[in-house]
Amino acid sequence: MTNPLFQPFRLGPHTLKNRMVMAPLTRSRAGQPGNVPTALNAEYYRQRASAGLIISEATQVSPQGQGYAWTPGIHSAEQVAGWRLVADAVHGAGGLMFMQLWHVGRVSHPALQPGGALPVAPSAIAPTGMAFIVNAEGQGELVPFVTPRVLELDEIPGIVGQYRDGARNAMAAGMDGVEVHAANGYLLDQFLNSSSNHRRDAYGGSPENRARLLMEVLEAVCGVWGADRVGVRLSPLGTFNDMGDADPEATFGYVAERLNDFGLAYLHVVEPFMAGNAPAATPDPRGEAIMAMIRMSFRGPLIVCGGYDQAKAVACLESGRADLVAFGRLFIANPDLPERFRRGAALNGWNEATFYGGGAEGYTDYPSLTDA
Ligand code: 8OZ
Repeated sequence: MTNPLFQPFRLGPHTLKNRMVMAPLTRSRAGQPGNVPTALNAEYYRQRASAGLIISEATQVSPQGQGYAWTPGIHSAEQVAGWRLVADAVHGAGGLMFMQLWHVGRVSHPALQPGGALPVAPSAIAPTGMAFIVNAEGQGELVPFVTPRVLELDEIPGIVGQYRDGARNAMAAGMDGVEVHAANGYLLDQFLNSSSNHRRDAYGGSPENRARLLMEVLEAVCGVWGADRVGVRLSPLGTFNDMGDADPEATFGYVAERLNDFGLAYLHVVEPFMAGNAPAATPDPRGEAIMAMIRMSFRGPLIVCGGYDQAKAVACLESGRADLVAFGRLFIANPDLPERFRRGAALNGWNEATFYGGGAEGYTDYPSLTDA
């Protein structure tokens, strides 16, 4: 039996050497000051270049788009140069890499905003939960979210422009494509979901209106890259960062259908049974139906992500549930995950304590089989 995980896959102009995607993973290890990728970050990604496709950690398109301490950006010349180190390292090791473009919207805090400003959002509704900031002593600290400032209608083109600039900078850095982050409760997801979007203008109300900003962002980003090098990530039924929608079938059904207009490289969906970075204790019973609906509606490559192991991933591809499977925590702990799967080798376990922040420990020191 041939293992479908190791079949090549055409993704726009690219040929992936296998169907294993390294999921976007926030690691909070960008160089300071300036949130600039470093040689250490380049080494981390280089080690994982045997993935069919690497999707970068979420990367803010502007200072306003930042919501966590020490996450990298793609809005300064230094950051473009830093990401160039990463892209060159990945390409040197035979890998392909898309950059995930990110604006967190309300999932931020004045401590992270230019001039101590309020974070921006579709509506003045604070998420419940805590922001991860850098305090006056330079340490990471959790503080409650604040009520964000409503984006005025005339500010929307500037938001679209931030993504367009990020897309251009990702190209200047030598990436192979970009993924628009419209999942997990960040700005574009805040517009999509009815719980966080109470607007009465053209960007609120109907699914069409709530999806308008995402569509404008995709139009702009596809204008830079060509649609076949642009992916988008969604998290239907997601509850992370206090998300919720009154009628997710209607909202995400509309979005999945509209995405066909672009001819995107792919749609990347966070499995509805995930809650943050781990499977939910009580998964939403509507999850399977919404995944089937998305698979039917969207007529392009589909990536799924969320708690997959090899057996589940193989079953997923064989059943036609998706075309590619992304792995997060397994890729954190196993830089050579494809080779380990191929050999049926033992897997390294992950250490959650070193997921976010710090240096090489728990980042570039997980061994490959060839290190033994
Ligand atoms: C975990 C911690 C910080 C950020 C996401 C970018 O959920 C994230 C993220 C996840 O998409």
